[in-house]
Amino acid sequence: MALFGGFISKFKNVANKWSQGVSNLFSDSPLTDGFWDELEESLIGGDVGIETAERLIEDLRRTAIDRRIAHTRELKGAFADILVGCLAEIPGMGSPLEVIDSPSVILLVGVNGSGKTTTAGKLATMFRNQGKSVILAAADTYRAAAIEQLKAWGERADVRVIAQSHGSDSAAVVFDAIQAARAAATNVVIVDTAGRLHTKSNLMDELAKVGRVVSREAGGNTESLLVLDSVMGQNGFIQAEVFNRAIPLTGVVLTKFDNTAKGGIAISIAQKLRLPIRYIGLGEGASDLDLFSPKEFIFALLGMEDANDNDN
Ligand SMILES: Nc1nc2c(ncn2[C@@H]2O[C@H](COP(=O)(O)OP(=O)(O)OP(=O)(O)O)[C@@H](O)[C@H]2O)c(=O)[nH]1
Ligand SMILES: [Mg+2]
Repeated sequence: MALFGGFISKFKNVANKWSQGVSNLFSDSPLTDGFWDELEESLIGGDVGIETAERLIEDLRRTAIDRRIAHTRELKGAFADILVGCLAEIPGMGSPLEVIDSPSVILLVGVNGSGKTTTAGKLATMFRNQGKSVILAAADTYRAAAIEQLKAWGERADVRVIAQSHGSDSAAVVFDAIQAARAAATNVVIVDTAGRLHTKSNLMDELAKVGRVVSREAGGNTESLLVLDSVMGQNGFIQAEVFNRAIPLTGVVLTKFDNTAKGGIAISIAQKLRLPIRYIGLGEGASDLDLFSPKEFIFALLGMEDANDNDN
């Protein structure tokens, strides 16, 4: 579990103000109506979403009654369990991406500026550190500097970048990258796509075309990850459904978690999108990407130290 030790300390470094607030509610005071109101307010304020917040509170109230709990401090563990359950019930949540076939393809999609290119670079670094061979595919042929930006990440991670010229067909770039990966028995192709608004139907069609090429060339070994900026909060979800129609999404990368004061976004993603959060971005550097583990995440969120020891 050493992997997550880093996650917890990094997460603590980002000092999510919201989580401190929630955690403080569970200090040793008597359980009053005021507590429930404050908890609900802080969950909703932290981007957990109204429906999910209500459900969480109801579950916790039931626990308090069943166990005859009179002090907030005694409820903290139960609340952690409920939150972990909320995340862990989504299949694939917290498991790393499997790159067993050559090549496996990871498509990164999302709106402008959500962190796709950075995540592509971070994933390339991560797989390289695991001893896997990687190709980066520069399928953002739309934005002028996009190819150079990905090449810089490729250099940093010591990974080959397959690119064509600015303005070329992104599906053709992806085709090339998969062919190159097959020829060199490369383990994983990471595809950086152009940022696009879900309202632009021509760009969504282009994405669907990329998806068709990938499924034809790489078969079932594909992950399509929606890259979501945590700071966008609930607004980030409007996009998901449209992206999912163009390309069936298999998971989420939650970026810029270091910049948000509303960590509850992870819980509402799980509940609303029913997609596993695979990785979480905690900074701009190559190593600022961590596996998303529900238990470690919630324990860190609630300031509970012993996630590794507590197995109830
Ligand atoms: N703090 C922080 N910044 C991030 C993170 N991920 C990405 N960024 C920053 O967000 C900005 C946009 O990142 P990009 O990776 O270029 O985003 P993109 O989705 O590729 O953008 P487009 O290609 O223009 O759609 C950059 O300044 C990144 O350094 C993160 O986890 N934390
Ligand atoms: Mg980009």
